[in-house]
Amino acid sequence: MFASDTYRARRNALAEAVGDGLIVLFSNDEAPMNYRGNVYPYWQDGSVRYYGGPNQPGFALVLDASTGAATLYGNDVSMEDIVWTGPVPSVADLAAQGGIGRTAPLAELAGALKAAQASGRVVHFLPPYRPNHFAQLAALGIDAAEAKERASLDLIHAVVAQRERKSAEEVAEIEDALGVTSKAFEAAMQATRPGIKEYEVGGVAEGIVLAHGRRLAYGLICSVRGETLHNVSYDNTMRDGDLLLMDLGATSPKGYASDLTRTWPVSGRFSPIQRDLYDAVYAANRAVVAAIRPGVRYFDLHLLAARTMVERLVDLGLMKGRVDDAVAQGAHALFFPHGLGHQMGLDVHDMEGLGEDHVGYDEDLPRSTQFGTAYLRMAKPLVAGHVVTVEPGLYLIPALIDQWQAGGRFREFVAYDALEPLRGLGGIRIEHDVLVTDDGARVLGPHLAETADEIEALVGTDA
Ligand SMILES: [Mn+2]
Repeated sequence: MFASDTYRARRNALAEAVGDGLIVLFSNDEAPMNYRGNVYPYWQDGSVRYYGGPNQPGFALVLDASTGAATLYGNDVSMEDIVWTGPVPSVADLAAQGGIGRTAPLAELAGALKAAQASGRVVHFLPPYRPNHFAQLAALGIDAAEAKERASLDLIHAVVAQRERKSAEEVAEIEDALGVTSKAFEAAMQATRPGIKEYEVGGVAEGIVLAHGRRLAYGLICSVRGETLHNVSYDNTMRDGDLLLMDLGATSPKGYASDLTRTWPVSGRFSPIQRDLYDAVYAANRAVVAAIRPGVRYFDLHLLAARTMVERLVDLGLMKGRVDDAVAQGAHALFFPHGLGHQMGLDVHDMEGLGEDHVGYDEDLPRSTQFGTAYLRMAKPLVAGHVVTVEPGLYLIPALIDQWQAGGRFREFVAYDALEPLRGLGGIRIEHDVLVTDDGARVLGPHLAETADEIEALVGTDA
């Protein structure tokens, strides 16, 4: 954990922003895989960690917004627990690590919250997403069906405003995670060769993460079918001529995420058209990074990425017509059907559990309903301290091409005939994690091969 003063300062700022009432943050309980004693690897809620709660199940952190006083509710372990899981710090020790002044048994939580409600105080809580959150809210008389809608908007907005501005020590954590992530990518590129399975490369990458005592921040994507955006199978045999797309993030010691994507040729050499398309994606990535600074709307960066790629696609004869018109009408989404990126921090899609629109949008900019741009998770103006991903991509999705072509969709912008020979090309994405600074941007982490030449130099060699 960080120094306890860090958490005390964060809680004081939160209490001040919310103003009155009680704020309750529920920890995540263990999540059973198939029965109670066989659990998924433990993952604590990001806000609980951010405000100084322990990285363990079975706690609730209550903050009195009027006084700033914090109480950690939890139970000390029994001898039986110690026999099976070993000694763990006491609740008092865990509270002290987070600078939390008071502890109480978990059994007293519902009573304390109900007493506050009875005396007319508001109990602020974040949107629940785990079964134990719903159960704890049910004890306050809040039905599961309405629990999400009854989450406190004041609390959500205050948490987002705080967590989205990363401190120097948080940025250092993200860069630490990126260091391990880069090593995983380099090992994966070097392990790639025709004739082996995707999981052989994915396993090398994941092994590097584990061998550094870290975990994946989200499910690995490692596929020659990169056009399936969240492809989580790794069974394909990689062939000469395939492009392998890998999207992997690791955690830092204090739980911060990284999120990188690279795409490389299985053979070690891009074909001419693969290189042209790779360069188009890379140009979009560079244009966006160069344009990042406080005050710029991320929405406009998304459109900049789209325009940059469409310009190249027009040059390559795969699209036609006026670039601005094609992007305004959404024709680029045939190739780029997702958003440019998202905020990143303790959660890889930072705070997505609080509601994407609360994190990525403001009242001046409603979410687009246009196919493709509707998936944009971040749109609002950037401020110094934001950490965002920049991850433009180009994909050949045969089913989508067929549907649009059959419907005559955007015939004025898409050269459908020219796409025929490219149907099996897959997907290309290049992703960086970027800090918004006072006057621009800083790409975080060590340099990892990113130009087509750098990628070719690394793949399948012992560099
Ligand atoms: Mn990402």
